[in-house]
Amino acid sequence: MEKKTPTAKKVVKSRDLTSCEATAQMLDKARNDGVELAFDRAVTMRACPIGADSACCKHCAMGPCRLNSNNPYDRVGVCGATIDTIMARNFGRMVAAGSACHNDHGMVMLEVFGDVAKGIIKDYSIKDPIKLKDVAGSVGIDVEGKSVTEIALELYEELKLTYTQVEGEIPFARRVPKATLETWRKLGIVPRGAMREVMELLSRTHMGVDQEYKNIVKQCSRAALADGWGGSMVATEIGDILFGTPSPVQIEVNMGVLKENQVNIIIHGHEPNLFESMIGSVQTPSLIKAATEAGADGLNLVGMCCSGLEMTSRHGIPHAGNFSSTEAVLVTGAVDAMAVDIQCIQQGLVKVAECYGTHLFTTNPRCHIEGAQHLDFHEHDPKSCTDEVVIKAISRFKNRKHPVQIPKIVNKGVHGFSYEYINYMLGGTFRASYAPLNDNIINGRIRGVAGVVGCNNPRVKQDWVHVELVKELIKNDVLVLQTGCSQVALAKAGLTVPEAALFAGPGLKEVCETVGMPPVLGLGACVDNTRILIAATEMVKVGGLGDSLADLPVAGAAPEWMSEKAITIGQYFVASGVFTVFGVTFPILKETKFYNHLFEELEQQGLGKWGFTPDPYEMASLMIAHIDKKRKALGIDKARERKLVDMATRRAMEAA
Ligand code: SF4
Ligand code: MSK
Repeated sequence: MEKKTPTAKKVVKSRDLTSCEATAQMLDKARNDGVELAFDRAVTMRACPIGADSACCKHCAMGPCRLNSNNPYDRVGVCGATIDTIMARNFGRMVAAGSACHNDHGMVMLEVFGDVAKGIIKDYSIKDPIKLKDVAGSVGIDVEGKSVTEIALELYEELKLTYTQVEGEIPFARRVPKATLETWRKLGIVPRGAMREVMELLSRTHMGVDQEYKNIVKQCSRAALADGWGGSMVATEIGDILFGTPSPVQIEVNMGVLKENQVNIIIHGHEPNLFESMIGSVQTPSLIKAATEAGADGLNLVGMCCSGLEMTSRHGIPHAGNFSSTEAVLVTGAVDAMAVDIQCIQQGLVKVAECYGTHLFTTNPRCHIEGAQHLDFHEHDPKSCTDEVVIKAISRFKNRKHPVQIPKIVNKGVHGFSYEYINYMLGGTFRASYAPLNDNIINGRIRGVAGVVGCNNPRVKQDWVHVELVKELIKNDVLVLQTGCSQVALAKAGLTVPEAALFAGPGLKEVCETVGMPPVLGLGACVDNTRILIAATEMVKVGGLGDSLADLPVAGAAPEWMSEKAITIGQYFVASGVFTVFGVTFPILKETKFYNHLFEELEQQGLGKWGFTPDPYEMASLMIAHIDKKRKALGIDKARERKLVDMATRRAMEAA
């Protein structure tokens, strides 16, 4: 597919590679220090054009076969596979990997929850029993008269089916709006259990199995839904039950959160378990004393990427930056230790950490990196790992050999907008509800809702596409929900504060000012995209905006995506009924049957559809046009004046 990636010049100015000033400063410093970061590797490593179009197959030893010609239909692979089969199988393998990754994460979270409920794990506890009851109720567990432990044990057994069930529907299918679920049943894409769906997708994309692209896409949807409404949703809900459901908190973002005179420890990855234990370690009096004795003013715990966002949302822990800044932050020389767990951990960190004398620890048994120090983290004895990280960080502080240069940039923002808090924020404690949101969409003050999520990718200018897209959307009265590295980009751009309402269109501005909320709501990590699914479900339930998720005036985007997980997220949003636009590049050839299927036909089946453009302004136009199309179908395309409800009418409404 035609795409606009930066041209492969040997040296590109740092500010053309990132719009994050702190990262640009560190990229300049790294170049002066002779240290290579991903930004420069992306310039010298030209993306393979055949792979970028998904026009090659290496699924067997008769190949690899390349179907890169002006007419991809003028040839087939050695086995006879067509371009549509090859692209669908490649796409399916990405979905399988992404779904496996999220489900693996969610399954570990569930195991920890089970061991907490059984009393085997003692360092964590159930922090949000109200959410426990809500989640249990949502999957049909009768909570009346039962203790927290009894409910937790029942919920654990029920949610295990998310992964292990071989027949039937996953537990959270009960949460899906009826009309959407009926569409899935008709198409045969309701997930049974994640292990079965991922296994079947891998099997069907093997050489000589499923060779009908539409049939492969069905299994892609099933495996992706087993992530969004399965593994990822379990991870979010269990995270809230164990560690607390987020509510808005003011936090500081950017590299300026590092402190020259403190022991700086960064946690980077996706599982909150490591980070939660680390909070305990940096509050341990003996370790604080050791830091003081080493000459430090204290221990400074900071997050990055998605586990950082979970801690930001739940505890207000400062956040140093998103994916493309994870190497750059080490160039400050101020990071005494970085501990990582799983997902989005670049192997390049090892070399950069080595150059600046930072301790880089892998902590998860399923993510070791050659050259990094490995400290096994076990939830049954978490502090033995996290205390050790602190001890090593203190010793590095004491013996700092590298000059410290911290970009003095700190942005403030409000984050932690869980589905539950949005409910409360809009309706108040007395009548918590999404009805005010629906009302404001119906009356036209809010044009629609957009989920803008996903990664950074050093093949495009860091943060720029995220920020420009979101600015366009809010200017056009579209309320933006965010997760992942995209949320951090907007936080650094200063748009996650209530005052950012100034940049919104008049309708959205009025709503934001009335409620006191920013026009850009940060919901958490990339697994927390499930909060967007639940919020959208509630919009359907409240009424007035159609019967299925596909009826809603909503759209999604991952403007700077890079990971297979992102493709899976895109596919579960599409299968849930959402028009989803990706930037950077898309692994597909235009003018093929497979392209037409993903970008048009899925919508005709009652699902959502894919879109692609690397240009943020075009992306905003596509999303707004889709939102307007849905408004028209709902008959709410003309903004209505606010009708003030008098007391008599209100009483009549309440009596009804
Ligand atoms: Fe080539 Fe077919 Fe083997 Fe793929 S599966 S490498 S298209 S022969
Ligand atoms: S960390 S998946 S780069 S959002 Fe979730 Fe960021 Fe994308 Fe990783």
